[in-house]
Amino acid sequence: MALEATWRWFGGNDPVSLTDIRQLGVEGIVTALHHIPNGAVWEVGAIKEHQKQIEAAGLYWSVVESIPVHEDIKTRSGNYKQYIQRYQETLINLATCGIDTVCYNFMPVLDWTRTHLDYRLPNGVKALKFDLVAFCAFDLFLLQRPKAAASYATTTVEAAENYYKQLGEEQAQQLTSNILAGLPGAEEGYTLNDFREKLATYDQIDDKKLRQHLYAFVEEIAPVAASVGIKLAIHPDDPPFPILGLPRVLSTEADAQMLLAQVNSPANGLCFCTGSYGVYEGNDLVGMAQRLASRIHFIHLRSTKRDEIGSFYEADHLEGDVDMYGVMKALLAEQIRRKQVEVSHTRMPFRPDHGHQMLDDLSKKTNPGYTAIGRMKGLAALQGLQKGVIKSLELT
Ligand code: DNO
Repeated sequence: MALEATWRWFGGNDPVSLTDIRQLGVEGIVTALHHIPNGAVWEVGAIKEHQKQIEAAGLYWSVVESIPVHEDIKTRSGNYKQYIQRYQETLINLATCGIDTVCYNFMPVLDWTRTHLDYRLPNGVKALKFDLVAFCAFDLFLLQRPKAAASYATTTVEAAENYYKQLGEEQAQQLTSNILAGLPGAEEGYTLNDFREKLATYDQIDDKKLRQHLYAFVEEIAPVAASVGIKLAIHPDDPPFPILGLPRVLSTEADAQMLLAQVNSPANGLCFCTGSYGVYEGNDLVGMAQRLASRIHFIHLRSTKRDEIGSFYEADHLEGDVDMYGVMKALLAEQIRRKQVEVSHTRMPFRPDHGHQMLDDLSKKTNPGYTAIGRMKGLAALQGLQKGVIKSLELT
């Protein structure tokens, strides 16, 4: 009756190998063909090759995270029709290989965004952080985006001016690279100039338009997914508020509800990422897990701690602002319902999302957020919580 525990693996270059992962007690692997350029079809042969490696380690490919969505699709310009056709083809090819869950996101230009990758917590571990003042300083003084100041409170702009005055050359470069170079899983990275050009492609695309583009895309891929038995899981915006003047369309429960209603097919579902949705105070995560339950196809469990101005850092998995106990209880209730009622696709895969850099992680080269020990600590905590909740449900 438990949720299926999975682990993200970035492929052959991941410092955490499949044999390492096998020791962690997870069933499934979450991965993608990261070597294939964004917009190209994933051929059956390439999918099978990747799958063979996973199976040789005694694991199985549970979820694709992600098939990236080409910028032309998000802006509905250029070759978007061809890219949608290729996306559909990739879905069919994945289904041919028996893979039935696909995660994606619709964040314009940048995938997830952080300003600091080594924020020290009092106990000595390093965490990822989104510092709004640092981000505002980047926007105003490094990117020099016209009208940037209008996106922030006056007090944040003042704090950013002071922050920038004290920023050394090397730190400024580090901040730029943290934001633009592409964090793990983001398939694109930019220089400042490339990035300015990319931003300009959204000059005429506001919130309403991007929403239309998302809905049009899902209308085009959901029927194909449904016909081959694939469940789509859209990842929310991270962070869940507009950044750099770009529109955001999947940050809140209302956004998720609108998308699900717009394309009302069971294939059109969500990746319930508690870390991303949880940054927005208005998102009631436990209520969301209950209300959105039947359309949750994939789960990322992690917690963040926010402050009053909009900055946040990644907390321990069971600490921070997320009521992980309440979320786990709601997800397990859905898991039980599915096992009783649904005939197919009863799986609810989750992965411990991100982790601190701690112990040996601190002296190793690690993918930011994707450490072995930090994530393993998260997994252990989540599995303990899960077992406890299951036991208590059996008693009631
Ligand atoms: C970050 C990840 C995201 C996620 C994509 C899904 O750690 O959760 O990069 O994979 O947004 O498409």
